[in-house]
This record gives sequence, C-alpha cells and structure tokens, in this order.
Amino acid sequence: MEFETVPTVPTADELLDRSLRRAAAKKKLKTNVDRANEEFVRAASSAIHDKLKSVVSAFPSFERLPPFYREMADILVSLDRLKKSLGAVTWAADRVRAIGSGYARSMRRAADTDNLRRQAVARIASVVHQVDKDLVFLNEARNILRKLPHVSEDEFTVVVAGYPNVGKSSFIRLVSTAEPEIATYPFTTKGVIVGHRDLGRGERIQFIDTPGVLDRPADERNPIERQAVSAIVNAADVVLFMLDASEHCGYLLDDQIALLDEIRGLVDVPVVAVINKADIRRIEGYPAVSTLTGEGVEEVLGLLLRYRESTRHTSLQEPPRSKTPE
Ligand SMILES: Nc1nc2c(ncn2[C@@H]2O[C@H](COP(=O)(O)OP(=O)(O)OP(=O)(O)O)[C@@H](O)[C@H]2O)c(=O)[nH]1
Ligand SMILES: [Mg+2]
Repeated sequence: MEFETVPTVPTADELLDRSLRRAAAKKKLKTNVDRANEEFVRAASSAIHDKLKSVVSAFPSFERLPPFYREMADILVSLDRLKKSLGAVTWAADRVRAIGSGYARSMRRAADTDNLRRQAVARIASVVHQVDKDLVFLNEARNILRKLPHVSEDEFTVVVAGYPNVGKSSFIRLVSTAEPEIATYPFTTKGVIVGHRDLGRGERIQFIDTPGVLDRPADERNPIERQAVSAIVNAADVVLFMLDASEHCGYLLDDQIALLDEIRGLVDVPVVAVINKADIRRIEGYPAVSTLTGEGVEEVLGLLLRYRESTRHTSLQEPPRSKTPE
C-alpha cells in the first residue's frame, strides 16, 4: 500500500543527536584541528540535509495517489497540513546545507575554527528545531496512514453502507475474510475494513465494510462518516445498502431511506438496497436478509455476482476476429 513503506520520522533531537555523533566520529580521523572542524561541519550538515530530504521523498506524491487514498489521507490527517509540513522540512534541508557549506568555506581562512564550528552547529540545530513540530506531525500522519487497508483497484468491489448499527459488519463477517467488530451500539466501525470472498479459480470479490453514515448535510458529517462516503464514491463497483426496518438500530427507517436516496445520487454504480434483521421485520419491495439466521444471504450474494458479470462483460473488449480459420 501507498503509505506502508514510509519509515519512522525522527524528531529534531533524534536527528541532530544521530548526525552530530556520526560527524564527530569522522572528525577524529583528521589530525589537523582546522581540517577536522571543517570536516565535522560538512559531514553533519550533509547528513542532516540528506535525512530531511529522505523524510520528504518517502511520502508518496499526493497528485498520483488513487482518489480513494488521496481523500482518505485528507480526511484523516489533512492534505494541506501534510503539504505544509513537507514544504517546511524541504526548506530546513536546504537551509542546513547552505549554512554548512557557508561555514565550511569560511573555515578555510579563519583563525578560530573551533568557534566557527560551534556557531555552525548552533545555527543548524536552530533550523532543525524550527521544523520539529512538522517532523512530529509527519510521524503521526505516517502512523495513521500506514494502517489504511489495501484496497485493490482491480478487483470487483462491493462497498457495504448504511446507517450505524444496521448490521453491515455482521454481513461482512458472514460473507468475507474480514473480522470487523460487531456491537449493539452505533459507530462501532470507525474506519474502512477490507475482506475478500473467494470465488474459486483464483478469483475473488473485495468487500469493504464502512462506518455508519447519518442523513445530514455533508459538511456536518464527522471524519468517521466521511471515510464511509469516500469509500462509497471512490471504491465501489456496487454499493450494498443495508436498511434496518425493525429500527432496533436506533434510527428511523424514513431517515435511512433518505440516506439511500442521497447515496443513489452520489454514485454512477448500482446501489442494491436490502432489509437486514428480517428475522424481526421485513417490508415489501426489498430483498430480505438476516445475518442472525442466515436467511437471504445467499440470494444477495447471487445478486451481487450478477452485477460482477455484467460489469465484466461491458469492460472486456471483444477479441479481434481471426481472418483465417484455424
Ligand atoms: N436481530 C438481528 N440482529 C442483527 C442482525 N444483524 C446484525 N444484528 C445486530 O445488530 C447490531 C449491530 O450490528 P453490526 O454488524 O455491528 O452493525 P453495523 O452496521 O456494522 O454498525 P456500525 O459499525 O456501528 O455502523 C449487533 O447487535 C448485531 O448483533 C440480524 O440480522 N438480526
Ligand atoms: Mg460496523
């Protein structure tokens, strides 16, 4: 996945300690005091420059990220904030190199290189400390983003969506490899969870469990709901929308249907609406499912597979006709 390979980002003090210690080891190799001081400043500033640059280049280019990951990164840590911090760290890398080579050059004709070495270290340390909050933020962002699940763009993908507590995770658990938490209270699922269902012959369906979403204006939705909307809009080949007509979830069926209408307007892909908890209450016009008794589950899977077949037929090109009969 895009963020899995981003290594830990050091704090300003960790970075300075490590680089200054290494530079000090190199300094010992020189017998001439002035050349040793010059070598120390060069080695320290280039090590710090290189490390800061490598922090920046380890993050993927946001423009090239698939839309799902770009939007998730924006919801979870803010792309603006990420860009600002990466910009600040780039600035610090360049400043450190300029300070280092400036001091190393003046040491060539200076009388007191010990004093210049100390000045150089103080200025370099001050620049690195200026971006300490950015380094800390980048490390936090890295820790959050690397936990995003791998969502394949090549597999037929069913995103299970609906109000909180309607049984989305119970369904995903039943039909896929994913093992999301299930509980009697709303907003149990707080992020997207990916599972698969093996269809044999090396083929499989990707299922995405999402947090519950409430029927309310988009700008009032919290980051947990926004992750669900992002998965629905960016990752689904089919949306499986679950309704709970029993209203045991704690929400009115009318509000759930209003959300269903909104989702239908947001996506170009098919939205399959089903009534879960059919062991308690079902209504006319919708397929009935119960993850508790298993009723209707196979039928819904069959429905989803039919959509898989139809998208495959439309996306596959006709093979070119051979002119000479074989
Ligand atoms: N009676 C009945 N209860 C069900 C059924 N499916 C799920 N439940 C119960 O409904 C509650 C919520 O189930 P979850 O699967 O956690 O619901 P969810 O939609 O993933 O909830 P959030 O993650 O909070 O959005 C749990 O107590 C389940 O045991 C069903 O078919 N029948
Ligand atoms: Mg859930």
